Amino acid sequence: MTDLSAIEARYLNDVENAADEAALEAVRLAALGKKGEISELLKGLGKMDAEERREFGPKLNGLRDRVAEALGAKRERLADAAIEARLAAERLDVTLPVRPSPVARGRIHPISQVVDEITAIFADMGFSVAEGPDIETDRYNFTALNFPEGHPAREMHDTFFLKAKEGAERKLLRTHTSPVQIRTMEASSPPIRIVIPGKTYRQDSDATHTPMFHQVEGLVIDKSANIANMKWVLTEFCKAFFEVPSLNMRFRPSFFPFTEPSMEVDIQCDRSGSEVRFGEGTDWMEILGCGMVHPNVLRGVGLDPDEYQGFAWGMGIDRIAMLKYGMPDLRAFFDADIRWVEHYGFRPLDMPTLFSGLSS
Ligand code: 2NL
Repeated sequence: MTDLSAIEARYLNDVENAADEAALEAVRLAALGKKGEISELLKGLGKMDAEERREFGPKLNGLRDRVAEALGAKRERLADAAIEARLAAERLDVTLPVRPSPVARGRIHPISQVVDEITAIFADMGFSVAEGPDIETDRYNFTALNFPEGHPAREMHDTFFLKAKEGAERKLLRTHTSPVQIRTMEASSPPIRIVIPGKTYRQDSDATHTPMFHQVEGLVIDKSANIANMKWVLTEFCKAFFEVPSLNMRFRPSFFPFTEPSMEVDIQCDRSGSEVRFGEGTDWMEILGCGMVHPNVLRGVGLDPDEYQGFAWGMGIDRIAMLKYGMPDLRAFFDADIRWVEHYGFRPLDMPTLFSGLSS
């Protein structure tokens, strides 16, 4: 008969050395599986005579029970160790500070903030926001706005022209947002009250100019829209935007192809301190251009200048954003420097409204 104590020692050793549940299962199969070594020995009992069976029966049963018990005990220890390892791996320090949510970390770019402020002010006066394409045609960007053929603003050094396809009209990047007013006047009928914020492009790049910049224009068309209405709208806008209770404005004669008469507007300010203050002092700062829509522009979109008239204005957003929020360098707007945005940016849920304050 086989040396049972050697078999037992070998299996108990294998059980002890099994590193994981898979290894332990292999030991179980080798010993006690259907074709396992101890199972085979137990099957041999049937072929023994009564005397042999009386001797080996208890020995084999004892062997099977001890190996089975060792397997069970080891399985429990392995399961405990697995749980310990998982607990250690998934340990969570609940005393660590909470990581700020994306809404708390994210910042609104000052340009977006100023656009939101401007549209909130004009929406309160009954204006809608209109938008249009950045890529335009000569007709919408110049001709419909009463720019004569050969006007200097049409020339190569000012406007970005796109490479024209064979036989197709040449396209360009809009140099102002005025094409959107033309499109709106073509697509709807008066009364019209719109503001148009957006990106504009000119071949210009130095300390105070970037080739892409932002403008907001406004347009009112009605039977009786007049210069007094325009002065009121622009004065109310400037007071609301610069958050001052009163403000003197100066309208100087100027020239734009698309308005007649045309004016440039200065606002009262005080530059004696380290920062510019609006609505105080004796200095003036140019802030926007405006005028009564030229009869040629009205005729071009199918409106009869004897029946309808209107006023329009335009201003640069980037510069008034710098003025309002004390940002010294225009180029930083477009550097995508996260530290700059964290410093000058606005919290996404602090939306500008007239009742809660534009820039609280
Ligand atoms: C400025 C001056 C201005 C307009 C823009 C306009 C648009 C149409 C018809 C008439 Cl469709 N006028 N826009 C009018 C006056 C001035 O902008 O200095 N912008 C930065």
